[in-house]
Amino acid sequence: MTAATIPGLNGTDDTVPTKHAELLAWVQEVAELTQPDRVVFADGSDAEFERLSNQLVEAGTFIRLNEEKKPHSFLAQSDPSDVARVESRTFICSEREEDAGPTNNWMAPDKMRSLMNELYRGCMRGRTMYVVPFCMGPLGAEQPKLGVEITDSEYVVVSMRVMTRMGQAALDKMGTDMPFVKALHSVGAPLEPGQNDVPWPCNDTKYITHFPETREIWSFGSGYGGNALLGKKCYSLRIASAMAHDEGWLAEHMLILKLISPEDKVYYIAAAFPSACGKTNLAMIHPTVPGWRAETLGDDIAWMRFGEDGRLYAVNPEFGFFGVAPGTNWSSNPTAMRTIEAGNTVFTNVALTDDGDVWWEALENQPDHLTDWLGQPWTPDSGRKAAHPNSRYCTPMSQCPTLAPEWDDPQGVPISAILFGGRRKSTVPLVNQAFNWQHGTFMGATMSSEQTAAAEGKVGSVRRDPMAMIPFLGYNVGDYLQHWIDVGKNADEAKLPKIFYVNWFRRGDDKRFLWPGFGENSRVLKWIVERIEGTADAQSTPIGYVPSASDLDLDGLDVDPNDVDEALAVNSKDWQAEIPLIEEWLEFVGDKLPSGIRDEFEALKNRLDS
Ligand code: GTP
Ligand code: SPV
Ligand code: MN
Repeated sequence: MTAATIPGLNGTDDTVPTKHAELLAWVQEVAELTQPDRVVFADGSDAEFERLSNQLVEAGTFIRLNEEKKPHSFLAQSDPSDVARVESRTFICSEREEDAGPTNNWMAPDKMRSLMNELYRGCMRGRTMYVVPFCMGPLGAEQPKLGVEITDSEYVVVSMRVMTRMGQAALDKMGTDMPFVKALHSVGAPLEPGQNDVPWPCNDTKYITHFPETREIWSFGSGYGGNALLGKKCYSLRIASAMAHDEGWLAEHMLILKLISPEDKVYYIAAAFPSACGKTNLAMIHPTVPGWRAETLGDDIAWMRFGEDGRLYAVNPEFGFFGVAPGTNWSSNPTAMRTIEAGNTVFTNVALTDDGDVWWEALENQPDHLTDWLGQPWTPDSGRKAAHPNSRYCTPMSQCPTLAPEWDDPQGVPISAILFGGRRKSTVPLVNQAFNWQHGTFMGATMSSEQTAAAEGKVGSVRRDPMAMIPFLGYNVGDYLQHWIDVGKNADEAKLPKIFYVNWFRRGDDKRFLWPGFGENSRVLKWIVERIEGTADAQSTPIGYVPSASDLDLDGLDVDPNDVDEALAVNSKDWQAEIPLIEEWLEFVGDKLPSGIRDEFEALKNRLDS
């Protein structure tokens, strides 16, 4: 097939639903390079979803779940090698290496382009190439953030429909000449004539590449989540962080939560925790403190810019949740369970029950027999996990029972508090308030967390993860930290969100969690609100303002009081031991480390020594 025979690409066929010249030229160029059998523009309609999901069932990629238990929902079990983001294969290809910085993999853009062009050559043979227009954030925004993903994966098309505002409406916004992010994706598994497809095509060679200057994304070899749904981490964090740096706003790995006090006062809170460290759970919290309510605006990504009133406003660019399944259940996260149960959900790498439902570790009603995520028979004593630890549900936000009515408002919501947090067994207290914006930036900059299953790598080893952005920065981390400091310098500090650092994951000597977490985290949120209002007490410690147990509302909490004290403790010996680790990290950041961060580090050391 030649490009000229692709219907409409030469401008003669009105089945091509756009006259956007740059888009058409790009589609033609990619089709010539990748040589698909067909080119289809995705319209985002129900009929298209129906058609593609049926096709995926036939191909063996999707298992249709029991209509009564999970209406209109599907299970995909991936290739066992394609289960998480591949950070070692993720590149920021800025023109200058120093603009990618020490935390990213870098390759010169020309070199990467020629290398990947060879991978892309003929890579869609035997497949359909989908052109998937999408918008990140509300379509009604003054300057909607548009993108087009070209992909040869039906799984990606149906998932993009859940996760983004995808289809004709986004294409219409593009008109004939609106700029858009070009996002090219291939699973890298061409089919020769007569060759049978596999349920989960992918390639051992993987590249997740970003060209920040030209706002392009090139992804090859993986069909999984953050590697393949390019509107998410690739666009809304890596490319958007570079845009935000240029334009004076923030693109962050943060949930957005609306908290309502018993007096009906509303507070919006954004929180950055690394992958699989509790964002979705906090975004959907059911407060246990009487009279407090919570609503959800986003569970993974926040774009924040200053409003005319000088406050920082946050918008969630996404349209669905791509949540961690294991650990989710009716007691830890009933909101997620209700969102999923409403149907229209794509599960990946969870286990299948004998009656066509799904199961994962910690879900109620563990069956005696299952098909595990690898397609093998499983029983409770088989000694293996039934679901992959990074198995996910992909479900529409609109089904969330606690969705805040203002979730689609292009204005966004004014943020009162920013929380940073990681997964630390020791040292880091349950909650700690920064002295000011720059100190809060230092807290974020030196955040640390134990590795989880959300990316390849050794689970459990502690790494520094500034603002939970280390895998998602589209530029130099030093410039990024300076950008955070500048955001504070250019604002009226009184109107800026107050910054806090939380750790739900501290453990006692016997390895149990010291704090019950989940809904009980509302007790910490209540203290945070009272700090904003100036009504709660705290101790001034070397690391920040930390409450005593008596400063928290612990009414009715069924926990050993010693555990709460231990969870809140700031142990100077532990922090002295932390200092060389922070130092090592700041040295790694290198020459571009902002002096403001260095000053905060010196001040911390002085406070610990005195
Ligand atoms: P990504 O989608 O990868 O960005 O993850 P996330 O930050 O949204 O994490 P999520 O809320 O899905 O939580 C990940 C894991 O942490 C799940 O297994 C949860 O059960 C567990 N978790 C979440 N909140 C808490 C908490 O307050 N305490 C404890 N002990 N575990 C928690
Ligand atoms: C994360 O890893 O932070 C996720 C899942 O939210 S993924 O979309 O795969 O990046
Ligand atoms: Mn995430």
